[in-house]
Amino acid sequence: MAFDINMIKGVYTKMAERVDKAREIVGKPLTLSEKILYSHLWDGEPTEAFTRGKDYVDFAPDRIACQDATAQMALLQFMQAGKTKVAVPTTVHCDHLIQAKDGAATDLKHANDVSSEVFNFLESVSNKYGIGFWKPGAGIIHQVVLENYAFPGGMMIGTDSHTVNAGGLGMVAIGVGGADAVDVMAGMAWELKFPKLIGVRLTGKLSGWTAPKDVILKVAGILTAKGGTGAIVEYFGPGAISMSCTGKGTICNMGAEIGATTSTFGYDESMERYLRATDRADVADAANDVKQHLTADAEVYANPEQYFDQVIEINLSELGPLLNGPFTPDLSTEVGSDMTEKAKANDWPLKVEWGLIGSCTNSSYEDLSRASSIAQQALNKGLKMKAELGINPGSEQVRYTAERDGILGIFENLDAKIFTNACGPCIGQWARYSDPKNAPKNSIVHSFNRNFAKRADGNPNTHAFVASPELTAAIAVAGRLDFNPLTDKLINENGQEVMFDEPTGWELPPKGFEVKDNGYLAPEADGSHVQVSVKDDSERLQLLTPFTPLGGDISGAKLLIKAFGKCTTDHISMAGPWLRFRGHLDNIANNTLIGAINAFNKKTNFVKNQITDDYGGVPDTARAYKKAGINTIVVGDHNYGEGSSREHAAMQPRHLGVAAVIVKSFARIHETNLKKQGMLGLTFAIESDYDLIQENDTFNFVDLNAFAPGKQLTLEAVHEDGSKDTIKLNHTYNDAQIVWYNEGSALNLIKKQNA
Ligand code: MIC
Ligand code: SF4
Repeated sequence: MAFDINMIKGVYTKMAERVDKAREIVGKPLTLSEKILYSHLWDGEPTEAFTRGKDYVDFAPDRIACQDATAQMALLQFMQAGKTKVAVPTTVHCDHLIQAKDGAATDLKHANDVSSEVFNFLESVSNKYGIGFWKPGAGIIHQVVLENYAFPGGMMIGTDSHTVNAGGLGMVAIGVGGADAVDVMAGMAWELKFPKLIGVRLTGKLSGWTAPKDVILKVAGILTAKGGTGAIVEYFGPGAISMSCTGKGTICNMGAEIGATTSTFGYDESMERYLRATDRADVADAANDVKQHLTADAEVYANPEQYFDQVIEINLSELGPLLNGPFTPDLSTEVGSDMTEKAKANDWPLKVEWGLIGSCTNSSYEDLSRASSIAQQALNKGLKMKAELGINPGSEQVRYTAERDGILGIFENLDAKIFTNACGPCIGQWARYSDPKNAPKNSIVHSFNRNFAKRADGNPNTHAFVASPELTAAIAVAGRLDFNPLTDKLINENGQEVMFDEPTGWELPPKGFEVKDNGYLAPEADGSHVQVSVKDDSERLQLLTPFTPLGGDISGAKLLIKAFGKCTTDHISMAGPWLRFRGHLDNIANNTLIGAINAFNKKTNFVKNQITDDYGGVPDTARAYKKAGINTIVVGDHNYGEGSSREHAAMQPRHLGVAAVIVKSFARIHETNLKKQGMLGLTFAIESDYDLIQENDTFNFVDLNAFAPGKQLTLEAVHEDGSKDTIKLNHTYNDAQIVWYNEGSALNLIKKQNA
């Protein structure tokens, strides 16, 4: 039986009426995304049609999911909100804080030893406030959500950018910063700019070596890392229907890498099969009763151009396996000779040292079974692994079932390491080197989402390429980046030439899923007696002190850093070893922007301190300005803050005295996170004004006291020689968000309202 079935039935009961009303108001047939959005309005019944990409709308999500690395800050904030229980079903999942080193048994024990303080904190806060808790080892948040909580037609938010995975089960599931989740936990509305809609029509059928992963690798190549910004991507067509539910999850999951607000698919038989296989026949039955509302109106998919803002068509029968990377998830290359050429031209190492299978996007039973079919062939055909292989199953249920069915045994026969059911290498929790900074240049292939520099192993020289699990397995056997399993032969131990046959696998376990201990702890009905303690001298956890409002007069501000090129949340607040400080704002602030490249000297973590004229690290320089009572600003390029939902990337600069972040464009979640923390997130009205910013500038905001929606702000940049430039800045703050700014943060406002 499903969790929270009554909540799900409640959503379906209201859906018909709301969808009909929305159709009447919008005046045309509706996409699935619109049906879900309009049936989750905070105000209930739809009364007006919203303009996509423009109107801010208040929504009422059905549930919330948090993972250990972001939940700490979210719950530290929630504890300040003055509530006794979360207002909507919420779960916490321990998956990010577990290193991958020697294999699951040892690694999980180690994580439980070194992070017990944090796990205990999360467990007790969950128990106190009515939150479901998934212990370390239970699985990766998004796989666990897909297996237990996601339901067609629902809306959820999660404090992780890959919350979007649940689109594979027909949800609108959106990644947010912790402060957004706190609003909903505290019983308030959740605000989002009504998204634009991109339709992707999938024709043909996947076959052979092509996997769902290749669909999203292709889409990423077409739309690029920011092409989906502000939009929901809705997949449909015969190719969508013929794909497994977890395959759909893969596609939606990696939609975060094109900046999409989320991605989704209409309810179909693959979803029904998945619901029934994961012990949720009750959800499948309820969904079947309202089926017509869980997909778009027929006219929409028949004439998508009339209903979506953009339509892309992909013929799955013509799609081949792809490899995306290195250093960015949208650089797409076809396997084989295309890769040979590109690798040679760009000096990417052709020898592959590791293949890694897993992460939230590709760790389902189907993924492991297809990859294991390749591993089995390697064993049968006398092939030795040229690279090392690591596996992270997505959940204990997947792991247990895959072990029972002999799948994990096949990998083990090839000496693969089975890591914990957790994020592991995907988020820098991979103890690959003792000295990552000086580690050699090399290539790895993985089935994860992200491949930004240093992401997996902390080594800036690791070239990481993203591929399907089956291709990852084949490349790990071949040891070459340009191996094309469709055409290339390999030499086996007996000197014979052999080729791989096409991968095969199971959509769902033929003998059904099984698990002994799924790792779930239900909260007590009344947790009011539960004590949550945070030690004063803890280096892992720190209670929050409210931010002071920045006010209407910011002048004499100095430049902290002008970031050059790609500046993702991994550059702003690195993960890996720093994950241990996610609950301690002052300690984690010591990694602020240390990965960003200074536009003036192209070095990382080396910026000018205008007080002393010396150069130093970004956090130290920021602290020096803060001590001197000087505000700072950060300047950046396009898609600033791409990647993670981590609000640390906003809270840390705020904590260190940064008043404004001024960039060419923002990634959605990061822009909201800055607003939530009561600081200025602004964009250059004229992009090239980025070039006007000089290293020794002093900044005055001329008209901040008249901060208002839709009204540009003016910045005066005073250069070293006394000359000045006047720079116009755009912003997207609405009235409510300006109140957050005025109060010092959104949390300060909630506290005030609940006082
Ligand atoms: C990621 O994939 O980068 C993460 C780690 O899951 C983040 C969340 C975090 O930084 O804790 C995300 O994607 O939001
Ligand atoms: Fe975890 Fe990686 Fe997925 Fe983020 S992308 S949730 S780090 S597995």
